[in-house]
Amino acid sequence: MTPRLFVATRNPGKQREIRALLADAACEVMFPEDRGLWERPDEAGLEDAESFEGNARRKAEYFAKLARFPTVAEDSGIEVFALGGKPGVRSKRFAFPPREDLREQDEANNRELLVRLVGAPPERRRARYRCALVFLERHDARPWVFEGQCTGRILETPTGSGGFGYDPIFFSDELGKSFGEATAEEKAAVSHRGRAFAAFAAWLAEHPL
Ligand code: ITT
Repeated sequence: MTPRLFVATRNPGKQREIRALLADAACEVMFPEDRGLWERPDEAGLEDAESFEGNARRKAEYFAKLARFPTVAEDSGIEVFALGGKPGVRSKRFAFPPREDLREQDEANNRELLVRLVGAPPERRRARYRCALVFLERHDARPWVFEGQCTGRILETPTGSGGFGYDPIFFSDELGKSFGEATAEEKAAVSHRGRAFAAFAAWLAEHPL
C-alpha cells in the first residue's frame, strides 16, 4: 500500500504548490479536509511563535496528534530588510487578524506593504521569502527541519495574477519577473517553498515512510 503523508495546511495556494512539489514522492498526500479535520477554535492560537520553525513545529505537532499519520507542516512569509524583517512571521495577519476570505486578506496585506514602502527606492525594497518545514513521524517524534528562501524586491504596483499572497508584488531576482507573472513551474524551481520541499523530498527518498 502507498504510504500516506499528512500535510498540515489549510491554505489553498500552499496546497496546490505542495501537491505538485511532492508529485514524485512515493506517498499519498492528504490535507486536513481529506481527513475530515475541520478548523477548531484552538487552531487560532497555534501560530504565535517568534520564528517560522517554531510555528511550523507547533502546527506539525497539533495536526500529527489529530491525523495520526506522519505529518509535515510549513510556516512561511516575507521579510523586507528595510522594515527590520517585517511582516515576517506575521505575514498572514499583517493588515488585520486572519479572515475567512483569503483573497481579501491577501489584497489588504499587499496594500499595507505597498503603503509602508511608498517612495522607497529599489534598495529599500529588498526582501526575501522564507519557508520552514517540519516533519514528524509521530506527534512526539524527533522533528526534522528543512528550510528554503529566495530573494527579490517589492514592486510598486501588483503585477500578474498567478500564485497567491504577496506574489504579485514580489519581483524574483532569479526569474527576473514577479511571482505573479511566473508559471507554477517557474515559481516552484526557485521559491522558498520549492527549495524546502525539494530538500524534504530528497530526505524522504532516503527515509521512506
Ligand atoms: P497554514 O498555516 O494553514 O499553512 P497560512 O496561510 O496560515 O496557512 P502561514 O501562517 O504560513 O500560512 O502564513 C504565510 C503567509 O505568508 C501567507 O498567508 C501569505 O500571505 C505569505 N506567503 C507565504 N508563502 C507565500 C508564497 O509562496 N507566495 C505568496 N505569499 C506567501
